[in-house]
Amino acid sequence: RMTFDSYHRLSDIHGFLDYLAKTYSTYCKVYVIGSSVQGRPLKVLRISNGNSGNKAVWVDGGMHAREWITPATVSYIIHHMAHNYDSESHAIRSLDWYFLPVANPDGYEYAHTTDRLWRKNRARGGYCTGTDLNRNYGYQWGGAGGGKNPCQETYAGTGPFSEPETAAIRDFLQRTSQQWRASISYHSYGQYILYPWGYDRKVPPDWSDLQKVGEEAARAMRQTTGQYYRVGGAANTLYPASGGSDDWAKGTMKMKYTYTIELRDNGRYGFVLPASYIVPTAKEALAALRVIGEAAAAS
Ligand code: 0X9
Ligand code: ZN
Repeated sequence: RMTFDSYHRLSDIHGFLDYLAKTYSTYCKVYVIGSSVQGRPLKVLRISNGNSGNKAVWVDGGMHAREWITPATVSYIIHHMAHNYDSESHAIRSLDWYFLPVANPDGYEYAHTTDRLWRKNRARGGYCTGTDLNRNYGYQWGGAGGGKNPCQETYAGTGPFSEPETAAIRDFLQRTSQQWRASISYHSYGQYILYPWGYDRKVPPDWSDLQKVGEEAARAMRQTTGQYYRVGGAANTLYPASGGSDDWAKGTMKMKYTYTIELRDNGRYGFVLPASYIVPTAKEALAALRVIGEAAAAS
């Protein structure tokens, strides 16, 4: 069982995925895709009608340890989709959905037990700990915005995919489907819908499709809860930062509708968003996901 009035520990979230796979075994399945530096499992839930050759969508949260709203949001989305699968649209049910609620399990636990504002994973790097997983992906790795020093908050690691968490995601995506159409990585905070590129202030050739669907998603969010999300290229809208999961999803994996969505809020509470915001934030995040899913199904 899962509730959405508090932030849950990793074992609760993983137990919830196992419960759904057991309860809804015709369309929910759990994959352990690898493990973290400290040996915690990376658990993915697939929601699928089971047909072969479906187009696929990847959704992750919890890549940055302190962004607690993101595992909670992905859990809410999974909860909603699993319980209401039969009433989702044909397009949504025609997709294979893969959800990784906690991409950085060691960091997430560390943020609960020791340092609420921890960001990176827990790799031992000599005199400092942690690699920023969202600087560790292999497309344009090592460029602007990625740290060279292990003591930096944005340390990019010793090389592309040097971390077991990012390597496991890469390997799973590469062996699971040839039909990836969309990728949504939830982060916080700031209320943005961002698309590639993050490594440089330029945009891919199909950027106007990404802008259009992004604006449609932002509109759906506004209609759901009244919250405003700004849409644009990641480097232009936020700041240039290379080695992000989104750039790799688009650049290497060719997932057309690739977004990083920065959830609430606008800075009042920042990363320490009270748990009473989980439900409204997750509702708007689900509205955005549906719009992106419909575009992915039509692509
Ligand atoms: O800096 C990041 O990794 C993301 N922002 S956060 O505050 N959640 O850390 C933004 C990533 C946007 N995408 C790329 N720069 N590739
Ligand atoms: Zn983040």
